[in-house]
Amino acid sequence: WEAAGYLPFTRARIGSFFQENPVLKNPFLEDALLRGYLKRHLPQEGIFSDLSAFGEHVAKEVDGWGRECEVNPPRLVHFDPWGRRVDHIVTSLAWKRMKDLSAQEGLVAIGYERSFGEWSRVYQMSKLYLFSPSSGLYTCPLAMTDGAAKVIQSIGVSQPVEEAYSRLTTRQPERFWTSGQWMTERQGGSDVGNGTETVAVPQTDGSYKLHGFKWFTSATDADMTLTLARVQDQTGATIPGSKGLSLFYAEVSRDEDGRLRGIEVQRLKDKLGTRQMPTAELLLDGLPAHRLSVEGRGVASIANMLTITRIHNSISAAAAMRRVLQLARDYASRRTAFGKLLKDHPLHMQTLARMEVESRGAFLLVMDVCRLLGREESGVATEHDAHLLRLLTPVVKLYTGKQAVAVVSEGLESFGGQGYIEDTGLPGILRDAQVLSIWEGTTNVLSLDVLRCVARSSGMVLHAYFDQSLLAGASSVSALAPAVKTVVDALSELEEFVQIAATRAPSYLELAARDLAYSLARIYTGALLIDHACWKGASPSDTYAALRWCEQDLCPVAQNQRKGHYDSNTSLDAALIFDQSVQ
Ligand code: UCC
Ligand code: FAD
Repeated sequence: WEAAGYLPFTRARIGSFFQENPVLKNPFLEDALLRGYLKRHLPQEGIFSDLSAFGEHVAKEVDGWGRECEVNPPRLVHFDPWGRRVDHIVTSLAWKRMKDLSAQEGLVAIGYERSFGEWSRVYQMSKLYLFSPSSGLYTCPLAMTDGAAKVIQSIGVSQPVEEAYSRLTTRQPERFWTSGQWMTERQGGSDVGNGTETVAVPQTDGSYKLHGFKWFTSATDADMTLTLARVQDQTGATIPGSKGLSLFYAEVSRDEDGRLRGIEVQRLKDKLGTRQMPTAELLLDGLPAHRLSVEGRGVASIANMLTITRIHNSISAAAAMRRVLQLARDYASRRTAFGKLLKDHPLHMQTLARMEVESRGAFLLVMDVCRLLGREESGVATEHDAHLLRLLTPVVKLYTGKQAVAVVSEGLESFGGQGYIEDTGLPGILRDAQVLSIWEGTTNVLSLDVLRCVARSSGMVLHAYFDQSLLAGASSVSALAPAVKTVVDALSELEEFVQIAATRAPSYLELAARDLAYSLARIYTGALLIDHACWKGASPSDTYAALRWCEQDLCPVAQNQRKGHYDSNTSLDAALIFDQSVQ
């Protein structure tokens, strides 16, 4: 062998084995659940052919642009060569292509054209679901753009935002605008009411100039933004807290010298993930703006934007899980260990199956919220639908955000060491998943929103929630009986919790908030999986997924209540965390 020159690993020889890489195939054709869901609810040939063609484009070309956005991240040029301040955010060609593609494919427009009536949002979000993991985070500006269009539409499309609305919702790339959502300041991103220092100084023509500092502004290359500020009275005084906040519309434009009007870009954030997209700190130094809300109704008026961006966030979370699974199962058919392909190792398949169950649950939960949104926007929502949409929006955002991190992390491990290697593109999926539970409301803050929304509606939302119509079809399917029983039992545990909690102090409920939100997510998702498995076109895998989902503790809030975890743990928790004593 040596004489014949066959000895491997000598001199320049690096061995003859090279692992085949996982291949991204058409994400629409690869997704049985998505296709099944659409076949069930929206069996339009036009939609199937559009999603199939788009999926092919995503796999063959767009995914490469997404990688380019990651490899060639945005940078900030503060000064031109002659020392003039320009604050130019330089983005890659791929990022610009994403903008054109988004307009052409109607990724925002579909939601406003409403060509498919109450199912238009499901169609739009299905498309975004295919796009998201390959989009180089362009789904972030699209989410905010969609949210801004929704706010404008709900306030009334008139001057000065008529033109903006038409640009946000157009399919023409040369007219298409994206929007920012500038809410967070240094003192607070969750507690916006107390954290906002930005003031709005009234101008004689009825417009305003904004002065303040926005601490996180994503996709800062946007054409416009919605933001919050406090209107100054003639003495310069403002009203503190949430009641002092109003909603403003501002365009991001440049003067004759090329300087941003009323904005200085302080710096770009150096982030764990989402590096494809610029996130800046902005000094607002007299930014021209128009007030869109009644004075003091800023938070309530931007709430529509929060609803939309939180749904987009959940779509991205479900899509990240789906993408890592598609790649992992492809890899399992290419990688051999201990003499057989990974797909022939039952323990590896069990690991992927657990991820699959989470991913299916997330998909059905978020699609159901999109369905409800579509019903509300088409004017066909019942009171029950409206309550459910309000309740489930924070629930789906907080639950899928957490699932995405866990599933994607497990997914990376399924590639072994290669899952940790940057130029495979895999680590970026995990980095980008981590933000999904932070921005647009953290898990705890959204859990408290769930609580408030229950309290504000005098329990109406929970009555809506307890409606068990989703389980109606399941009585005839005996294979699903164990899952149905678990969901019904969990629902009565939840009802019992609610009855007990109603008699307790607010601090009790606050401690239960996260577990309550998780319980709502798990029980409702269980019911959705069962409902989908009852559909006549469902597969045995749909039944198996429902059974597996329902094997987990569906109602952790009842468990922890029984353990007394919400009674008096506050001081014990603090003592545990800050423990300094050594015996
Ligand atoms: O993070 C951001 C952008 C990231 C980039 C975009 C990513 C998009 C996804 C991409 C996927 C790849 S922008 C920053 C986002 N910031 C947040 O989400 C803030 C989190 N904090 C909260 O949500 C808090 O709960 C606050 C700010 C809403 C709490 O403020 P207040 O002032 O204490 O609010 P209140 O008192 O709870 O509510 C004031 C009013 C009430 O109405 P009225 O006065 O009529 O009773 C509420 O019912 O606002 C109403 N309201 C809502 N209505 C509050 N929240 C909502 C809601 N979610 N839906 C409907
Ligand atoms: P804090 O509010 O300080 O929260 C810290 C911790 O305290 C969290 O764990 C939180 O859950 C917890 N906490 C807070 N209040 C409570 C409570 N009452 N009870 C229990 N726990 C609580 N913002 C924008 O406005 N526009 C943007 O474009 C934007 N882009 C972003 C991009 C990135 C990459 C990131 C990371 C953030 C971005 N943000 C943006 C900001 C984001 O919305 C906030 O960071 C987020 O809302 C949390 O606010 P905070 O950072 O002030 O955290």
